[in-house]
Amino acid sequence: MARPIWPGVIEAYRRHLPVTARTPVVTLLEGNTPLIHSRALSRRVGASADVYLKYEGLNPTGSFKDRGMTVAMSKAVEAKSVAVLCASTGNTSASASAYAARAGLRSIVLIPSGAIALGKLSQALIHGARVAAVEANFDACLTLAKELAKAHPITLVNSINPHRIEGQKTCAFEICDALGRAPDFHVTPVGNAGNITAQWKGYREYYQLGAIRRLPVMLGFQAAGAAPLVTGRIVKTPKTVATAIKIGNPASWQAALRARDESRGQIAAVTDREILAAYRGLAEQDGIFVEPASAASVAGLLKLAKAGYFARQKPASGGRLAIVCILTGHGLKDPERAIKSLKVPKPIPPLLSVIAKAVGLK
Ligand code: AN7
Repeated sequence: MARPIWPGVIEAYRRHLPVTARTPVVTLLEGNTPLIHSRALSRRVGASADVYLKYEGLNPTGSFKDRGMTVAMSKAVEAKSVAVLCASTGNTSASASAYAARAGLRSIVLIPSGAIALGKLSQALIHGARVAAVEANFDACLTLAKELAKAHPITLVNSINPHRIEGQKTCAFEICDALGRAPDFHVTPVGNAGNITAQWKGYREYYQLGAIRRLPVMLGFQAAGAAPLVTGRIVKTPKTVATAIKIGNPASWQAALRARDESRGQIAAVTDREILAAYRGLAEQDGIFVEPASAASVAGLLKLAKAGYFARQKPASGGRLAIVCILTGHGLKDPERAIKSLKVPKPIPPLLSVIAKAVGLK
């Protein structure tokens, strides 16, 4: 058997995870995603800041969910479960169905009908999940999924499953391992709030082990039309173009607020307009294609930078500020969104002169 250069997050961080020698490891060699320096964003934040992009869209199913799913699925197999279940705005279902296929488990997913990106739906279907397109929003789907999991012998793999959080904390480990320290600021989109909870747990554990000497400030961003953690109120009918984070009643509500408060950070809102501007900017200036929800972190970064937030901060090490933005999912998940805001070229005849003119060559 070939020995992979990267063994996946369970083998890479085994001693930090709830696995034993008897746990069958279900992996697609997730993790080890690149931490990419952005000159364009560093310039825009100004002064002495380095902005890095943690491109989680490069995980096997195209989102950060794979980090949690490898642990949740391995533990489900260890517990002799034969089926897994989740409610999802798309990425969790894509990841769960892929890992379930690999583990030989049945997967069942509840999705809000008509409200998830096509790429994600195609993933769940091609991996053989039983997909229920429910005429309700994500929050209602999650409530129903919890009920189903109570009534049937199936393992719920939403982020209320603690193994998901355990796996997802490895994102923080990788960032610290790459930088040689924790970043000064960790910027992340927030939907159901499992990820910010997991990332903060990862930093805290590295801190307790002495692997890092300081903790980052956690900055979370929700879409303005789906920002219950900002307003302090459940949003009954969340609205945003960022369908992945169209969530009105986050499962990890309290844990997210703890991450915010313990780190002296904030959870704030960004408008769809700001999200789409960041989405375009990442593609045009950094060469990185993300899905709209992922651009919420960069939209938030730019909003805070504009307000002078980072100019007031002193880098701990006396050097430059290190800011990491999590880019949670790949842009190819939702090509319809990209096309929507752009001009699709009309067919033209195969004539050099016509082509040259069409592409702006003289
Ligand atoms: C690209 O797939 O909730 O705050 O059901 O797909 O941990 O929920 C997805 C969430 C950010 C928010 N970016 O993370 C689901 C789901 C992307 C996402 C989030 C999601 P959490």
